[in-house]
Amino acid sequence: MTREYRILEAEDVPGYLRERGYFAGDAFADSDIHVHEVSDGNLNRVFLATHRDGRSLAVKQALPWVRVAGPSWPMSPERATAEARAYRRVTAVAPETVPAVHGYDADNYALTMENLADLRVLRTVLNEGAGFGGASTAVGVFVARLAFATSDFGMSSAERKALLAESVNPELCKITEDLVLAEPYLEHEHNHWHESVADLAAAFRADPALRTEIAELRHTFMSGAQALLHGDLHTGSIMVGERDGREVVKIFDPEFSFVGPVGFDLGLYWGNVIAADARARVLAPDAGHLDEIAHSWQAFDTEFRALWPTRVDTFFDDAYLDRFLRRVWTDALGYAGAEIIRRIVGFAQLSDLETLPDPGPATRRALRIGRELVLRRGTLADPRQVRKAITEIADDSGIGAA
Ligand code: SR1
Ligand code: MG
Repeated sequence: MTREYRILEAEDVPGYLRERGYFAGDAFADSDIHVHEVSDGNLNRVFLATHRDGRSLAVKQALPWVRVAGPSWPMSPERATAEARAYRRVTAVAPETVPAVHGYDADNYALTMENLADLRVLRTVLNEGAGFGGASTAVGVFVARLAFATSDFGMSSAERKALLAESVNPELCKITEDLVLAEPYLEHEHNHWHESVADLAAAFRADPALRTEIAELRHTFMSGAQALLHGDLHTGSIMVGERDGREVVKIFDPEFSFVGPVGFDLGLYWGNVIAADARARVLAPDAGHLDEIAHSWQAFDTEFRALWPTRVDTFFDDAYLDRFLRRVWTDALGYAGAEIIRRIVGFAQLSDLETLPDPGPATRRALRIGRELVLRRGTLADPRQVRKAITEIADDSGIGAA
């Protein structure tokens, strides 16, 4: 049962910021602050507050329900506490990859943060036809640094047990266990799809080999407590742009954060890379984004190996490092496949595919890619083999074939 707390409306934000001492040292009137709501994700509210003098802040508040569904889908606002905790951990090891957090108000489940309005959501930029820039490298570095620092390699055994205890996030984990790793393979009221894939959706629900592989990925998600994750690292959780002539990539929204399998963060990202690639190939046959899988994997692998000599427990030898990274790779391919599938036949879908003039061919092809990745994750050895496997999957009209 969630306790009562203050749910902010746009007109409350100036007073809220004043009470909490923001725009420090200035007595300001409500009319000095322009506030507008920019809530975009499925769960929370976000307000941007801009002072007359140009300074600005973002206030993000968790509601006691899923924002896009309303009070009929209650959800604990404790997810904001998980998000604040994740930001603290990432800020300690990769501050340039996340927005600056100015404060967390645990009483009202509200974060006051850097305003990222000068940047743009990566998914939107991709949908308009642009490329990834340095986003995949940033993702690889983000995942490697957060994973290493919060694993048994980067922390003492006792610190790790404390991390495990403080980082449980049961309600949001259950969303992923259900929406990503179960419902797409069952009859469920959350599920919907483009009419062109109705046959594939039915075939996937009746596919015992696929079901067993998803069961394994689901169990690994539930039990594979390797390191603290972002937990929802899709292209809508990344802002990109330029500041002072330099490229900026900011990864945000880690409210699904918990201690889980490292491959989940990379896999979720790759699922969204593949969706962006499927869109790009339809709109311009010579286009494509599959190199982003290699870029993010290389950045992750290089960063993780660079950190390895600093591990706190040297019983873990170099041969074990290779084995661990192989496991992360294999898991990531499986989660990439599961992410594509759930984004096509599950609850939360992708504008990348939905906004195509004819979503059918790319959507069918993406679903087939998802299944292949789940089933073949143990045999696809490197990004080159993954690229080959993906480009060999054509849609019904031949688009996408190598
Ligand atoms: C009810 S939440 C649906 C989806 O939105 C979030 O961004 C997660 O991806 C979740 O699965
Ligand atoms: Mg989100």
